[in-house]
Amino acid sequence: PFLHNVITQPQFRANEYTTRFIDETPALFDFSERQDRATKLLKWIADVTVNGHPDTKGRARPATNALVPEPPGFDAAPVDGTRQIFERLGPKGFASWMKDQARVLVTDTTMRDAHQSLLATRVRTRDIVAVAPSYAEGLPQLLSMECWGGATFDVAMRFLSEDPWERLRLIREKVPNILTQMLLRGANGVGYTNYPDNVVRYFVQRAAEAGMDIFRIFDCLNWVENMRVSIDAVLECGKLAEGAICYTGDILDSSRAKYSLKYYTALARELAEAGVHVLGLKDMAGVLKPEAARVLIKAIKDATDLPIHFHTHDTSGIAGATVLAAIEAGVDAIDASMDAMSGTTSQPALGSIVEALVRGARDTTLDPDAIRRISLYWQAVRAQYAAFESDMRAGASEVYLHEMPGGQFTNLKEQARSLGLEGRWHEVAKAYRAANDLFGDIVKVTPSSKVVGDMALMMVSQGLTPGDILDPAREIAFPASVVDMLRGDLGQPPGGWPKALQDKAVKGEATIAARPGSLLGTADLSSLRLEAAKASGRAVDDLEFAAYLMYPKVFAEFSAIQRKFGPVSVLPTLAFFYGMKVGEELTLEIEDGKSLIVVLTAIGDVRDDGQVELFFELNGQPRVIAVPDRS
Ligand code: BTN
Ligand code: 3PY
Ligand code: ZN
Repeated sequence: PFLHNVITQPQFRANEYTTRFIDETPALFDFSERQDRATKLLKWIADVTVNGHPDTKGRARPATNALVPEPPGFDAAPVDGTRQIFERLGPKGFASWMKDQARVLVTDTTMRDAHQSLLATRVRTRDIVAVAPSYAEGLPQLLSMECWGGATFDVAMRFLSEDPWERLRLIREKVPNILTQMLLRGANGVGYTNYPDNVVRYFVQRAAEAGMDIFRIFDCLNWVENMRVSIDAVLECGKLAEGAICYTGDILDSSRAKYSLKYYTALARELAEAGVHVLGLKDMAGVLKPEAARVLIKAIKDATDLPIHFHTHDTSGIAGATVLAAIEAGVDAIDASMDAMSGTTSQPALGSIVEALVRGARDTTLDPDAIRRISLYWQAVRAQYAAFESDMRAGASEVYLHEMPGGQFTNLKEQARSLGLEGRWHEVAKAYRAANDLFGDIVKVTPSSKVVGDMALMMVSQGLTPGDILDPAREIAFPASVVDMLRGDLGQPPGGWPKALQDKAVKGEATIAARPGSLLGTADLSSLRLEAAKASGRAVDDLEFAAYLMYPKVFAEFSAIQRKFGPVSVLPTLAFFYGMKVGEELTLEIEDGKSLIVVLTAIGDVRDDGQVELFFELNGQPRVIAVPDRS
């Protein structure tokens, strides 16, 4: 093993060593740990090669002639950007700076919302981090990169077997000049349920320390009471608090009076009073129409002094028009995603918005050529995730009927398919609207959108109409999520929960109207920390503990996978999901400057004990790995 440590050592390979090389390079002697990691990674590769990955099995495969993703280089060191401006001015000063810009500021959402909404959140850290330096060099005029939070935290551990904190750390390291941005679900953190206040604070503090700059905070019912703890935590950390208004309904439709212009301007004032630095206008379903955007943005600008940051989805196909209308109405910042990762349930195309504004009064100053080159990278990456593409091929006005968030749409379609309802999608869409109306017309965004989806699927699969649901003579087995929400566990919608439905669902159990966090008490962090260590079989650091607090079970399972298979985030995406072909060679950088060279030389037959032997070369040495054949 010593010889192989030597021949793969980068300085040695580059001929940059002296006679003191062996004394000065203690890593040459640390074989056992590295061998151990190598064996674990080979185990993963062997297992996936033989059995496939559960997430991609039976799904569309990447084209065999797909391009290899190459992050573009710009021959330029990163110049100062918003990060330096923020460091100089602080959060309040930065908010004023935003308002003073003639140009419209742009957030790139590719690393979070775009793949959450197009590829089931499955884009891996490796593919994200590889292009991070290209952003720093080529697009230093960006306001921010939305790269973390929302569903990514859960999915990273649960489905990608990787550490969400590592992703944030690496992005931060590679992008020193552009603000990072995350989506935080208020009292729900990056989860689906309300957490104790001190857990929310603990999570925000860790994220701030790990390099997060802008926290876009929302509540799934637009209940500001439920956002205060997270807003205050961000303020205390000296980071940028963006309080988001979730847009639902249609301010120009007087029959949706609950979500009127007055409702939104009052909400904007409430958030301003809560101390946020920036107002987010979060159109998670993409139902804000251009004319409504003009009216709404002017009204919010009159109601508060805060800069406004507009976020939408292109599910309808006309989000670009709404973004341009918002810009005309004076919005300060907008969200878009790289062209190859834009459209339909994702954000509108960043490059096209930039081009539309070139030479105008609000020119973004972003470089269209840099965008095109970065987008080509994403195009090649996207091809590797073919298994996670949805069947949505075009914009659809149906979104104005159901108002599903972009991040949920394809998920719910998938859930419907698994229940055998794929041929009845439009019925699901109508039931989703009916469920919304039964709940009193609510904001639908994680996690309330999940509850509406559960209800809709139940209605379609059991053939229930709203009349059936409300019929006092009819027994309904409500999904657990519906009972919890109607009990008050997610908080209160404007006007409270509809009483008759609430009574029917909770069946005599007590309901709450108070802020759920106020009833959860203070979590005992030191005893939970011991629990976390027990669950994962080793001591956990602060970041791992924060992950455990959000997702105890997912974290424990992720730890077990890590223990068994090592740092699988270093595997190239095709190897991670599909394993290797005989004759293929991979170079795996297991840490800075330490590489493993892996060749799969042969695959044996299934033995009597059901195991298959895979023959590898690891740094030139033969290795045999046996895995059970479950294929
Ligand atoms: C999941 O269960 O969906 C995620 C866990 C990851 C499963 C992988 S596939 C290769 C390896 N072999 C296993 O038995 N589990 C992991
Ligand atoms: C999330 O909460 O993950 C969302 O994307 C909401 O829009
Ligand atoms: Zn979104």
